[in-house]
Parts: sequence; C-alpha cells; structure tokens
Amino acid sequence: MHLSKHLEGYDKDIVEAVLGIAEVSKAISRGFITHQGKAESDNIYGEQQARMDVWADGLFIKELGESGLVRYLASEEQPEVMEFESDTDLGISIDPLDGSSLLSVNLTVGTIVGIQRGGVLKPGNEMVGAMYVIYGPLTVLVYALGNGVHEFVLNADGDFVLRRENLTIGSEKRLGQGAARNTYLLFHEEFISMLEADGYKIRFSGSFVADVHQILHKGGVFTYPGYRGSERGKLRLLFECAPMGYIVTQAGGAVSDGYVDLLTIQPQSISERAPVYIGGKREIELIMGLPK
Ligand code: AFP
Repeated sequence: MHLSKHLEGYDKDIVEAVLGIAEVSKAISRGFITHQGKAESDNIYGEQQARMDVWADGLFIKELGESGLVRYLASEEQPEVMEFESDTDLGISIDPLDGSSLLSVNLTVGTIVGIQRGGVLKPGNEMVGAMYVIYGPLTVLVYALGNGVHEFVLNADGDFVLRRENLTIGSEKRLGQGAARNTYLLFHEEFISMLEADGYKIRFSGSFVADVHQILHKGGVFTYPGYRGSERGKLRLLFECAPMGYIVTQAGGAVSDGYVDLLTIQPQSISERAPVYIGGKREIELIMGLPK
C-alpha cells in the first residue's frame, strides 16, 4: 500500500504536510552523491554544517514553508521559528539531517519531524504527530499520527510502500549510551551498571535517529544523559527527543529525561536541550525510579 493511501482519514493539511516531507526525503536520498563535503557555515550550536545539512534545510523551508503547507517551521539549522502565509495552523519542528557528522564515514543519517498545531514551542504530548526518515541501505519512513506507528520503504519506482504496520517496541536487551563514562552522573552510572549486569549489549552509532530506530525494532534503551559539564545533556528537546519520544511511546515504549515523562516538558526555547532515555517501559521506569 502506498503512503498516500495509508494516510486517508487524517486531516487534509496534515496529510499534505506528511506527503510534502516524504517528497523532500526522496530528493535527499538522491542528493547524497552530489552534496558531499562540508559547508562554510556553523549552525546555531556552533557546529560546522555539512553541505547536505544546508541543502536539506533549504529544501524543507521551500517545500513546507514557502509553499504554504505549514504556518510555523522551526529547523535545527535556523535560529528562529519561521512563520509563513498558510491556510493551516500547522507547526513543524524539524532536524533536516540528524547525525550528519557521520556522512563523511557513510553511516546512516535521518530526518526527524514533530507536528504541532498553533505553534511549535509546546510539550511533546501536545503533538498531533511525528515522523522520521532514515537514509540507510534503504530509505525508510516511519510515521505516527495518534493511530499506531507505521513503516514505509522507498521502492525502485520512487514510491513509499508499506513495510510494517502497527509497530510495537521489541523486547531484546540493547543499550545505546552517549556521553563519556568519566562524566556520568552517579544515578546514570548506576543505571548503566544495572543494565550491563543484566546482559544488555551495546549499540551506538552516533546517529540518534538510527540508534532509536534500532531500539524501536529490537528493544532496549537509548540514552544521551545529562553529564558533568552539561547536566541537561546534548540532544535537542524539540528537534530530536520529543518527536522520537512521541513515536516510541505510541509503539508501547516510553521516554524520559531521567526525572519526568519527557513529553510533559514545556520547552522554553527552540534550542533547549534535554537528557534523554528512550525505549522500553521497563528501562524507563528503572531510570525514573533511581534516587537522584
Ligand atoms: P550531528 O547531527 O552533528 O552528527 O549530531 C548528532 C547528534 O545530535 C545525535 O544524532 C547523536 O546521538 C549525538 O549527536 C552524538 O553526539 P556525540 O558524537 O557528541 O556523542
């Protein structure tokens, strides 16, 4: 079944936005060969951008914003929320190319999208949907719009076709852990020790979207914790943690900053960071229950 058919029944403006994002992702999947290398610029976090970052960001701004598919657009590559003329009140937060520092070694990267109404600076549990695309051996699109988590694959004809419907999080013991061990906070160190003692196997590529995709299918937990030097972690609440957390939660998992359900956190700015624990309910309950 094609993506457009599968989206029947959702609000028209949301369907158009999801299909618009899917179209851009097809262009991105073709563009890796022609847009290799580094850009001259840094993003708002002072990180050097890849040419792909800048190009992909421009494509999304054009396709979603300038064409009027959404009213508000916050991009990880832009300093402010952009507002466009549009008939809808849809707001999109987007990480155009998560994991782009891995492009130089040809590892999997992806696009992460959160969908809101009436603005973007809202807690994750007010999202109307979220989706991501990973560009790996295959280009795969996963979406959740409040009615299950569904996966599509880009086929040889250039269409996204259904691969798996109603995904539920796996039950294997896998552990993705970011940050350096010598900076771990005590409760986090205890959490990792408990999982290791329980036989969890390490899985961490450095591309959040790909790492969470693996945990979603196989099971376990991904964490990029708060650490000494950055107690609120590294990953961005609005662009990375909340959309992926929404999807994993819809698949029967959970997400936390170690203290509360991450989807209840009200972002104060679009560039806010959050520690993140994302995966099976059992693992998320474990970290939330540890004394801090
Ligand atoms: P890039 O998009 O700059 O590659 O950052 C990716 C990321 O935000 C996330 O996808 C990774 O989990 C995390 O950074 C890895 O960061 P470190 O390499 O600093 O551990």
